[in-house]
This record gives sequence, structure tokens and C-alpha cells, in this order.
Amino acid sequence: NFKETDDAIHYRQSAFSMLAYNFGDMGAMLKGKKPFDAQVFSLRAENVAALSKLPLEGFIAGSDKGETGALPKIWAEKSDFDAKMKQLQEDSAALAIASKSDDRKALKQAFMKTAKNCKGCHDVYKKD
Ligand code: ASC
Repeated sequence: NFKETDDAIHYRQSAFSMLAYNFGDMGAMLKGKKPFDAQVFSLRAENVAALSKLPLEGFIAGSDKGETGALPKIWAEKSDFDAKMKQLQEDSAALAIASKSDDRKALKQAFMKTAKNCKGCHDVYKKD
């Protein structure tokens, strides 16, 4: 368990930072900003599927204080927040599976479905 709420905040922010790095690289490949590399894409997708399991643990009670992007609404509507995080986990697991196939259209769809979780949750629970 975390010793201080700051440790919990650092933990979840670290996970989000790694998520953004890995997810952003996939986005760059799909948008043609860099060459598509199926092997790298798949590694990124596996990383995102694993990383998506981490942040929730850092949203402990009392860690709604301080200068973070997390809105208090997270703790007021914790079960909805938890469900949204679980949806990200499911969709990114499906994306990791899709990344093993040559069906680029299905891959793009799985990516877009996963991306919707990021934005959908940020719109409600993150300061801009
Ligand atoms: C990213 C990133 C997000 C999401 C979001 C998708 O690469 O950092 O927060 O994608 O923009 O809609």
C-alpha cells in the first residue's frame, strides 16, 4: 500500500504518462505521421493493455487533494469512474489481440474504440 497520498498520485500519473507515450505512438502510425511497423505497434498495444490496469489503484481516498488533473468528481462518482477504467482495459485487451492480425481495418477500429475511452473519461473527470 502507498505510504503517502503523494505516492498514489505519482503512481497513477506515471502510469498515465507511459500510457500516453505508447498510445500516442500507435496514433502516429495510424495517422501516417510515421511508418507503420506491425511489430512495434503490437508491442505498444500490449503495453497499453498492461498499463491500463495500473492507474485505478492510485485513485485512493484522500488523493483528490493538490494540484493534479483529477477532478473531485472521480471520488464522488467512483463506481462510474471504475467502470470507465474497466472498459479501457477491455478495449485495449481487444486492441492487443487485433494488433496480431493483418486486418488493418479491424485494427484501426479497435484503436478508435480504445481512444474513445481516453477522451470520454478526460471530458468528464479531468481538468483541461
Ligand atoms: C492520446 C492521448 C490521449 C488520447 C486521446 C484520444 O494519444 O494522449 O489522451 O490519445 O487524445 O482521444
